Amino acid sequence: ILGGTSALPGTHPWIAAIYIGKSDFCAGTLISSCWIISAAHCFFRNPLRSQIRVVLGQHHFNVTSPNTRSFEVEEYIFPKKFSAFNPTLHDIVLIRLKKQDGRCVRRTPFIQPICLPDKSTTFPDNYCCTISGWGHKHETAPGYSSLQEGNIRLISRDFCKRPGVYGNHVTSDMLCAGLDGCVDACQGDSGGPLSCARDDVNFLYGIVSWGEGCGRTQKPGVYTKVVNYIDWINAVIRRKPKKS
Ligand code: 4AZ
Repeated sequence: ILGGTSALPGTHPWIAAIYIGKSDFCAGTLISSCWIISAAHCFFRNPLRSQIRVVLGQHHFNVTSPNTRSFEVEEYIFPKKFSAFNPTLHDIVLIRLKKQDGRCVRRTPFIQPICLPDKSTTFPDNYCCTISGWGHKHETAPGYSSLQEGNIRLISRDFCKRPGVYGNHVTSDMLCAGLDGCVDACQGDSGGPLSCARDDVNFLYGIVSWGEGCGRTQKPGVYTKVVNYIDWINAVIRRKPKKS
């Protein structure tokens, strides 16, 4: 996160750190006891499930603490329309955690799911929402640290589709946020939450997906529009397990 501040431990209890293979990293969001949502483009090379580790309750990047829990992955599922040839379209993936002693996540003050919006939920242009993550703090500065958070405003589709902004690269399945370029998601924040609150309830409204650089003027962050995928999400997570 560029332009953010260190979060107080426990203020984003749904954020997941996802370690993929030797050196890839993405974030994700806990939506129920066994399911995490992340960005499909983090998984488009089809990493082996055994090479993926999901850590919840984490504050410092790559640091375990009494509050962290680590999970293996049972499966990950792309929407039918996702294609590795165009990984920023339909950039959403569902990850099912492996159970440990008959359950996945045990809720703690540091590990809690976020609410999914329903299909008709909309937050208006200019609404102030929150991003969080362990990604880069500048476009050219690698290095992760404590979880960062920042507030950004939703941007109108008309603005985001202007030729000098992103033109037709922005589809109706995407949201743009972060007009002023002061706070933005950056490399390593992919897959993490854009959360918007109403009446003190946080909803997963977007998934960090892409953008040209980080914090550039007229180049906001682009997020997967979660409300467009609610039927698919519910169909997958309510699916009865196959008999084996
Ligand atoms: C990335 O490389 C990335 N400024 C994520 C978000 C943004 C840019 C890059 C948005 O994962």
